[in-house]
Formats: sequence, structure tokens, C-alpha cells
Amino acid sequence: MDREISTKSEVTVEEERGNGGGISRRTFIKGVGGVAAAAAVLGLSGLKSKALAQHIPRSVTLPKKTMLEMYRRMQRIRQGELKLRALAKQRKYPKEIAGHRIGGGSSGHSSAGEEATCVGVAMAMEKGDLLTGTHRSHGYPLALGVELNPWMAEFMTKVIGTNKGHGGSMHIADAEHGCLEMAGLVGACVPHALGVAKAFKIQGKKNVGVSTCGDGAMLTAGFGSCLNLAATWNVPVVFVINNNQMQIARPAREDQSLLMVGQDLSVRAAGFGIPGITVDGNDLFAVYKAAKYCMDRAREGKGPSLLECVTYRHWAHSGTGEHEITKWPWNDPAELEYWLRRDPIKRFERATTEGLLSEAELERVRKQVADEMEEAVQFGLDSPLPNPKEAFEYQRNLIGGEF
Ligand SMILES: Cc1ncc(C[n+]2csc(CCOP(=O)(O)OP(=O)(O)O)c2C)c(N)n1
Ligand SMILES: [Mg+2]
Repeated sequence: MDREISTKSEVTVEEERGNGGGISRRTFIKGVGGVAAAAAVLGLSGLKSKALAQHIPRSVTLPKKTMLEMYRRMQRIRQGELKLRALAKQRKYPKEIAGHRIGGGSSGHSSAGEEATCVGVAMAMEKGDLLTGTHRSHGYPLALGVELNPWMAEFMTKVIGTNKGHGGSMHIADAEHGCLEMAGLVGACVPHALGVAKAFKIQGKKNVGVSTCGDGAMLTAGFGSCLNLAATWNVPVVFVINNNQMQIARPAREDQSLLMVGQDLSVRAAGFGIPGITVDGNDLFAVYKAAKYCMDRAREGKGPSLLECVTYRHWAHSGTGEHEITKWPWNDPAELEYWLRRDPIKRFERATTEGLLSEAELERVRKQVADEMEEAVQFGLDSPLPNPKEAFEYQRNLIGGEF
């Protein structure tokens, strides 16, 4: 758990120019507790690794507005997960939000703890880029700017949901926002992002396919095939790993495979001749910088890369939260404590309040999100369920033809 994955990096916050258009005030914020960064591996040569790492900028300059938006999106994810859990736990919940509607008997597969990875990757994307994800991708749609109302309503399988209530917790998608699909089959979303990238290349578009999946999905046969094809075709795709160090109830620390014990998973990229980068996935700025680097090079025609974001799953694999992490038989309390101290949202707050964002500004965002959340729940409750007769119509529209 004490893997050393970071080198030092800095974040620059750019104060927006006033009406007079004066010189921007810039504040350098040192990372929290030796935050951020990227260790990179390319090919098998140490020299090459070093060369690649040097390409990732040490500092990043972001407008204050963007910083606040990043915080808003992380808050939406965390508060959204807390709300889903609370709804699922209620014994007297309205019929509409009964457990079976929120993710197969529960609040779904929580992404609490992985907010910085989701938002860092999503904010590095540009218009037209498309991301695919997994059963745990509650966070990515919100990170991409999907509003809370349709997001919450989809968990309730209501017609005003992102997928008109036909998707539910594991299939929240909204291509307009860059969120193409989420798939419950482990590893299934990876080839889809590869296909998207191949299409972008054929169409001559400067867009990127972003595959996001868990550490467990890396063990599927298809994953390696996708890296192989991506390298062969030299297509613009970034393979992001949300390495939460857990596969249902199997902690990575117990993994017997040579590569997974204390090793960066990104070294696997070397076997396919593409860059592999491991980054502190709880450090929003480190993730953002590395993701942007990978996407920029893909956009320039330099091909695929693998980005491992090391993070931690705060709650149980799925469920209403009754199986709290502290009660798991496989839990290591020291490990949990270690990662809770590195809570991505707290880290962002500590980092930014040393600089340009005041506690009052952050509190305002938290409050706005809390209000929005109450509205979203009511919005979902008030919406009707989809008409079952329209289910096939919906599918047909999705695939654009017969099936
Ligand atoms: C093909 C397939 N095999 C098994 C499962 C059951 N399953 C659901 S989640 C999961 C573990 C996934 O671990 P990881 O990829 O690390 O994702 P995480 O849940 O940690 O986000 C498994 C085995 C599945 N959904 N699909
Ligand atoms: Mg995992």
C-alpha cells in the first residue's frame, strides 16, 4: 500500500483577469504531502522511461473557474453516492426507488474514493471525444458534465433518465457529453473504445477514444488484444485503469501474480510498445496532467497509451453500504486508514485553500450541490416509469436499425 508512485508536481491556478485586463495573479500550490505526478514507462529501456516522464509538464495552469468546476463535479459524485446509499438503505423508501431499481438490489457499485480519477480524466477530454466505462462508472457521467437530474433519474429507471430508464445504474450513458456507454461485463467496454478510436482515425477526426476500466478488467483476454490492436493500428485511444486495488473481495495485495504485487500495472504497456504511465489517482491535478498528455499525443497521431490511476474503493463492492469496509473480513484497517487520509476530495480542498480558492467558495459549491441533489431526487420521483412497450423501440433507435 505504500507504493511510491509520485514525483513532485505543481499546480498553477490562474486568477481570471479583471475587467481592466491586468496581469493574471498566479499562485503556485505545492502538492499536498508530496502529491502528484507521473512515473512513466516506455519500452524496456530505462532511458526511454525517463524521456517519456519528462514530457509530462510538472505544472499545470488552470483558470479559477475550471478549478471550481472540477470541485463541483467531484462533489456531485461524492454527494450523489451518499444519496444513492441513503435511498437504498431506507426501509420506507418509495416504491419508485426500491432497491431493485437502484442497481440490482442496492445503490449499485459506488465510485466514492475514485472522484479525482474520474474528474481528472474527463476534464482532459475535448468535445467529440468518447469514453466507455464499467459497472462502477457512476462517477464518469457526472465528471463529464451530465446534470444531476437525468443521472439520478436513470438510477430510478425513469423516463427522464439519461437512457430513458432502460439502463439503470450500470448503463448510464450520454454521448452528447462524451459518455458513450457503460458495460456491466468486465472488460466489455475496452474494445468499444478501441473501435471508436479506429472510427475517428478513418474519419480523419482529431478525437480520442477513452477506455476506462478496473484493475480486474486488465486480466481479461480482450484487454491484451485491444492493446495489441491499438498499437498495430496506431489509433487515438487512451486506456485508463481505475486501479482501486480491489476486484470484488480480492485485494490486490493478495494477488499472487508477479506483476501485480507492488508493480505498476502500466509496465504491461511495454509489451505492446506503447507508453504506460502510472499516476497517483487520488491527486486530481496529477491525473489531469497525465490524461491530457496521453490525449494530446493521441490527437497528434502518436497513437495509444495506457494510464494507470492508483486509487481506492471506499465502500464495499456493491450494496447499500451495510457491508461497510471496516467490517470486511478481508479489510486491513491500516490500509483503509492510509487511503482515507488520501481522500481525493480532502486533498483537493487542502491544496486549493492554500492558494486561490477560499473555504467559503468551496462551501458554496458544496451547498449548491446539496440543494441540486434534493431537487434531483424529487425530479426522479415525479417522473413516470418507461412504457415497457417502448423498450424495443429504444434499442432499435440506439443501434439505428433492425435487430
Ligand atoms: C465477464 C465478467 N466476469 C465476471 C463478472 C463479475 N464481476 C463483476 S465486477 C468484478 C470485478 C471487477 O474488478 P475490477 O475490474 O477491478 O473493477 P472494480 O469493481 O474494482 O471497479 C467481477 C469479477 C462480470 N461482471 N463480468
Ligand atoms: Mg478494481
